[in-house]
Amino acid sequence: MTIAPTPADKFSFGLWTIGWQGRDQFGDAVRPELDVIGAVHKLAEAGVWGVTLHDDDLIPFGSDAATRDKIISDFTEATKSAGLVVEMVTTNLFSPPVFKDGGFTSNDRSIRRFALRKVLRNVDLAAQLGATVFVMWGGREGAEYDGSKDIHAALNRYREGVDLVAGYIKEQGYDLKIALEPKPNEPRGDILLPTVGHALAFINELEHADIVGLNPETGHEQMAGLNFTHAIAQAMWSGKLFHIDLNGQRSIKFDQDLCFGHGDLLSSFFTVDLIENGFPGGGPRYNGARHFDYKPSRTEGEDGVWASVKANMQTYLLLKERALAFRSDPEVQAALEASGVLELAESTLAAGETTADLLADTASFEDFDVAAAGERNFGFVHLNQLAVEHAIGAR
Ligand code: ASC
Ligand code: MN
Ligand code: MN
Ligand code: MN
Repeated sequence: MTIAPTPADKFSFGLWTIGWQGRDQFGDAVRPELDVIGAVHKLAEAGVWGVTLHDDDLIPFGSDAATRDKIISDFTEATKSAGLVVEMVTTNLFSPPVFKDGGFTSNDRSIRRFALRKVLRNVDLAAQLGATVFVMWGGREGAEYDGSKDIHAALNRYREGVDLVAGYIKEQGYDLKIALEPKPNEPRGDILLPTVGHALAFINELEHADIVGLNPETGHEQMAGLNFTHAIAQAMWSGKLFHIDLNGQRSIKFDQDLCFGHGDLLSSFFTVDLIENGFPGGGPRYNGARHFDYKPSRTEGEDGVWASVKANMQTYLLLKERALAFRSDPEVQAALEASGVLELAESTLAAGETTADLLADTASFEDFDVAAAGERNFGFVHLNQLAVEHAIGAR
């Protein structure tokens, strides 16, 4: 079964994903450099809605002003004629040697100032290209050795940098929000803001927290042994899910960046269910891009690259169809009811009820039948089996 993606699905891809040449720790490039203009048209033909980029994916680091202008104008023309939206822009503060100890949190102050200038220039570019999300992945903001980084000072510098950029966005009146992307490690031994939870706590310390949220990546949470669907759920609960990086990862190991669904398939099913159907008991919804940040495996040639583009979208759409079937199945609805899943949306105290009222309610404690309540069968196994059967198309 195949479902053709359309721009209404809001799928987007980073230039660095299809453009990854397969260079890794142990091996050389296996594919030629990406023809960006050709790729833009191929993405549009595949039903993709948007494209994203790091500044240096498009404009080689160190290009002179005339070269830069020409590349930007050719790219703008290509995306317009292909009908692709540039929905997100991000900054490469990790490849050039100057960023070996980070950008915003490098121990070297002159490098921090250079990093800020690179990001501010890229904010202008993002606005010019019409992007509405500005991602910050601090891949080099971290350390290998605990004695080499003053974490208190580093978090101060990180906050200084993010607030400066957010303040600039506001001053310029750009329609742009910042989305921080957590990752626990790689390329640094340990990276600052390692998980969604750390990043949420960091955002609470910002002056311009209102325009700063998150861009969680499936595999990055899973590299920390965490539940990605729960991570985006908490970001949504906090009103901070500004963007998403979908991909696949198989357990706690190096960042695999597999196609979406090629890691933990059942977890992917529940990710799609949450994005497409929302919380069972209601709550904030995510309406942003369905962005894939993956790497076409190094074993693949050009055909494999485009097969992987299709695979990401196909798996997403199939899971969306499966998740809709799951939610509308009367047996599932009965199972959700029996499991108390919907009951959780009811507040624990009644409207207007006080702590004193609770203390006076003997039914809640003195007369509560603890033994009987302890015997409740929640039926979660049955509910999960229904999910599995829907996910694999057995229902
Ligand atoms: C990003 C982002 C990542 C990294 C990585 C670069 O902007 O979201 O996960 O850069 O893809 O290879
Ligand atoms: Mn990754
Ligand atoms: Mn990412
Ligand atoms: Mn990545």
